Amino acid sequence: MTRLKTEDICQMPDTLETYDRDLKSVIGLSLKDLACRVAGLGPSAMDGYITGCRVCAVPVTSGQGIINNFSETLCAIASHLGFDAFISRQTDIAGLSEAFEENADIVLASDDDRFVAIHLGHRQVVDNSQATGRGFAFALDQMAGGLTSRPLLVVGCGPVGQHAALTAAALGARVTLCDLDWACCRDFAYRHRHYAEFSIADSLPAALRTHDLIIDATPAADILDVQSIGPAALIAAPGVPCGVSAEGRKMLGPRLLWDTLRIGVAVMLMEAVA
Ligand code: PYL
Repeated sequence: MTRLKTEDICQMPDTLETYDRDLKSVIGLSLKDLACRVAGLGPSAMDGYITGCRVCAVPVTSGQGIINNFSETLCAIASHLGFDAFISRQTDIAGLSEAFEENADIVLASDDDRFVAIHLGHRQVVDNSQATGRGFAFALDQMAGGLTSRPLLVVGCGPVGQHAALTAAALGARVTLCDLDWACCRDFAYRHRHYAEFSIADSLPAALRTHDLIIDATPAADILDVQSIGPAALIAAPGVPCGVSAEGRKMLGPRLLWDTLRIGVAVMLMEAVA
């Protein structure tokens, strides 16, 4: 998991309204409606679960330590979605205990390896990588007006890419995987052979030329050469840094959905509360 930097997220709390408007113009859904769709409940039904639901972000000091603004951003996203969000005054286990004592329903916490939402009442854990993969597959489904029978390329066969691939297949796409570690793709395709048929690309440039639906689930900058990407291609990129260069992002405009945290957190919360 690539570690976010403060500069990746510090603007997020103050720009969520603008972000939501932009998201709706690109995928036709607000952040809340997208996350509700992934969680399988309608927004109005979800309101019954969200109202009064207390979400506590607990800063974690292990490993490389706290990212300034990370817990604040988690709270801002949760509040934007209608949750009653707060940050624990203490960190780590003391913060977890405080969350419980302050009647939190959901705890959000991340170390350097895992970022989870834990629903203390439902005893449910939702992992950020899985939720992000699901969220971006649904987002691309929205952007494309449906994935049924359409070729879709997932670049990066890590946890985010794997869950994006499973969800895209469930939404009807014909999924091709691409990763520098070919064996990782082969093992994933074999493990899930009864669920769907996953193809494996030998060459990324060739795969980019033959796919109009692309999910970039790699932690690599500038890995997607826009010169290889078709004029109708749509790209969903949960990665940090983005796999498309700044110049490429300008050229793609609304054909690229890049988000490093908001969609994943929104899906985590809706799946935890549903
Ligand atoms: C959750 C993000 C999404 C992409 N990379 C993941 C990351 O940066 N993980 C590390 C998060 C560390 C948070 C730190 C804190 O402030 O509590 N332990």
